[in-house]
Amino acid sequence: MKISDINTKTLPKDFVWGVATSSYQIEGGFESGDRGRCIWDDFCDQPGAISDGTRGGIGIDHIKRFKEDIGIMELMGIDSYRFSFSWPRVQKGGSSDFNLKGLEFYDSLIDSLLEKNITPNATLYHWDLPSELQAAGGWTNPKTTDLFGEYAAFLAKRFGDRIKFWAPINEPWCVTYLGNTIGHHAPGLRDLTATVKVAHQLVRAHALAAQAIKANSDGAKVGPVLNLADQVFTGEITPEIENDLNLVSGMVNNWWLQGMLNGKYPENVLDNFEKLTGIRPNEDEIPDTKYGRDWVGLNYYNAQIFQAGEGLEIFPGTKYLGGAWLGDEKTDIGWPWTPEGIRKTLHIINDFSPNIPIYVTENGACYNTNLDSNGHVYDSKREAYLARYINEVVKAKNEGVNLKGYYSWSLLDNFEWAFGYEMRFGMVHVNYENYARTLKQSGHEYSNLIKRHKNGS
Ligand code: GBH
Repeated sequence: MKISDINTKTLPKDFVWGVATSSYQIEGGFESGDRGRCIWDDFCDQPGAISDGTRGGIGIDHIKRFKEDIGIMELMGIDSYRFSFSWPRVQKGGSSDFNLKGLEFYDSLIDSLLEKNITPNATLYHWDLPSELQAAGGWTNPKTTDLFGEYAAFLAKRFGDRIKFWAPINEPWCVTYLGNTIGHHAPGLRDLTATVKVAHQLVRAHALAAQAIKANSDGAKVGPVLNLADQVFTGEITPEIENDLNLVSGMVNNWWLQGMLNGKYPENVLDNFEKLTGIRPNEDEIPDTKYGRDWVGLNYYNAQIFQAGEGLEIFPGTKYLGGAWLGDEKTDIGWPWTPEGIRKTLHIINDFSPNIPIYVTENGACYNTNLDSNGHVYDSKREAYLARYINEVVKAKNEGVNLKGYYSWSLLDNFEWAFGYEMRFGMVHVNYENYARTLKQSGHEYSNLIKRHKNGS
């Protein structure tokens, strides 16, 4: 299937087509200047932490080239740009004074977007925690949550005249488990007690930041951005397996949906956390959730596919679930294609909260296709992947899911966390020697889709 096969006629005129990035991945770390250090700067210093041996560095030089990047979005016809603020850039150390140079960078970015009629959708935390806060316990410490609330209040006051869409935290599941359970992400811990504390603080931080944003800017729309997924099991489901699958969906989906939207935690996850660590997070400590549920963002790449076997470390407390891949199509990072899963997961959200506006805030594929001798990037695999997934997204909309838009990950090739610069998710190729940008075939096709939808053909 090709992107040009997708029928966009059933979509409403105001359906939003976007692209997404995050601060650390495109701006880089402290080497990019005028900012404090963050936990990813520190994590990159640990031998072996980044599989290709690269480090954040200056990212893809976005700080200097942001106008060019916005120009590409304009050419593509992008409606909305989802980016994140770097906390250590706007507030070195994560507390007290704000950093004028950092604030001015985001002023220029936002103003340039608005000049081109591109709607900013801002995330406050996409994993670059100021190092000083980590030294004091990071997200295990309720003080970090309080400081996050102050940071949110400040940004809303400073930028709320121009930004209407806010997401406090990107993918709290990843922050919690990749960062604290298996140590695959910064801060690189393998600590179940920390895991449970972080899971609780991030729910609190979402609600607190949402309240702070609402108190400081009129008309703000705040929602969580979650990497929810459908759980698939390859064999016969015994009662033990079923328990484990419910525990996984509890940790991956319900903890965040129920916690952030309704201030409730799923009992099976609470029981599991208590059994593992003796800690049972208290729902009464979650601030009023009514400020932070104007919309939900879904980041979706693939289903979680299991077979019977040894419990997976990344899902603590499960005993009977082993890992599995379904189907033979995989992206270059090894993740399987499960396009029907994005539709299923959109339904999970819609069933949970039928009236809430939903956006796909990330979806995309890793293919490391390079320039050919004519300087073109024919990333036909990415194009085919996007075609299948976007087609399912359109289907979900046709089936009644309250879906308002779709953002592709990513606009640009960038620093892919623990995989470094080796893994490319961009619709725009970046040459890491001279930072030249080249729109890939997938980007051209995505652009054609947007234009076709706009003119109703
Ligand atoms: C997103 O993370 C990030 O927001 C973005 O920064 C990143 O660059 C992009 O995606 C591409 O990685 O439960 O064992 O099946 C996506 C994180 C990675 C979460 C795969 C779910 C599957 C782990 N996702 N993961 S498992």
